[in-house]
Amino acid sequence: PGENKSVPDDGDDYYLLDETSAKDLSFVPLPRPKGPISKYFRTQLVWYNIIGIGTLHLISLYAIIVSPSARLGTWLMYMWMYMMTGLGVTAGSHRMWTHKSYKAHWSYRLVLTILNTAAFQNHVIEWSRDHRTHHKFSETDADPHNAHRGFFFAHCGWLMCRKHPEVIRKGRMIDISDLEADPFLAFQRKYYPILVLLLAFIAPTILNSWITGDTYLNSFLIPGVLRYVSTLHITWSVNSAAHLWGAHPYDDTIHPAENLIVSMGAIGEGFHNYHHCFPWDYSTSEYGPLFNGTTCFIDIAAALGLVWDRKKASPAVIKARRSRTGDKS
Ligand code: ST9
Ligand code: ZN
Ligand code: ZN
Repeated sequence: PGENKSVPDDGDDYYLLDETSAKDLSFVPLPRPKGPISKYFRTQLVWYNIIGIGTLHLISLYAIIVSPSARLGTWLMYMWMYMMTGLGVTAGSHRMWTHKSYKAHWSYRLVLTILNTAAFQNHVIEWSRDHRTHHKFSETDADPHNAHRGFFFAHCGWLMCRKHPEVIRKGRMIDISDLEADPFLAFQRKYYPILVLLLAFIAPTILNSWITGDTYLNSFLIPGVLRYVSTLHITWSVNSAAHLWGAHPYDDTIHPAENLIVSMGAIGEGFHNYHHCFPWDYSTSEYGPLFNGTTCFIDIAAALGLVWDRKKASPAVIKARRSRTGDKS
């Protein structure tokens, strides 16, 4: 019970819990209404998030101003932290936990939990529940970052206001029992604020200063805050830019698009038209590791025996989908 019964050859990989009883694990069909936000809904701003996100950006601006004084090693640490925390999101909360596109050894899951915590993008259970809700109810009122509400809302505005009631109502029908049963994720959720403080900010500050000999201030500002804000923007761009701009070779009836620029920054996560068609594909794109840093990382882990059961859409299924719904690009 609670497990997906099958992997469809394309389309969705989640099933809704019966609306009348979350305990009743029978599955119901998946209505997918499209359309703009209901005219009866009023946006309610959440000021502490607006101030928090605003302050982070002011500190980042200050980091850019003082950045010429930073050592080369500090920039290398910035890049290392960007990649590692990015993989905690792409290989971790996205491909492994949300989409269950591959299976992994507990040691790999532990490392990815640590990297994911250092990424500070909400704990995995919340991140994945929102992301499953996004896939299931894409671009409707029930989509947490519905791109019909404009670039800014899809990018980061959704984190600055209360969720549409439909997000919560329909989101509660999404099965997350697999995530709640994971002991690493339960631990991460329980101690999230303190773990984030330690792993996202204190650890990079101390480590960088120790390794490179740079000041604590530069170490906090560049591999800490600036790296955090950079990874946030590139992640947010998947919801904004990659839902607005790019080709639709797999499905021209949906907005998610193939956006190469986003893909480059997001370690292979910008092939978003493909991803919305085949969300269970571990490569989140038609292509293999050459064009996709996260796929490369997962493949290396598989070669080491830490990862197995990678799901991939077959060329025949992709071709059929392209000719059925693609834009012929
Ligand atoms: C951040 C996350 O930035 C970014 C995620 C982006 C995802 C992109 C994915 C793209 C693909 C992957 C690409 C990766 C690329 C990476 C590249 C890296 C180099 N279903 O939430 P509340 C319930 S985080 C079911 O408070 P409000 C909830 O359980 C940044 N239920 O809603 C609760 O119930 P209860 C740091 C749901 O009050 C109740 O509703 N974080 C769902 O409207 C209230 O929940 C932040 O900045 C659901 N989907 O507040 C802000 N949703 O009471 C963090 C909610 O029973 N968030 N519920 O427990 C918040 O402060 C708030 O959520 C809020 C909304 C203010 C936004
Ligand atoms: Zn999307
Ligand atoms: Zn996804």
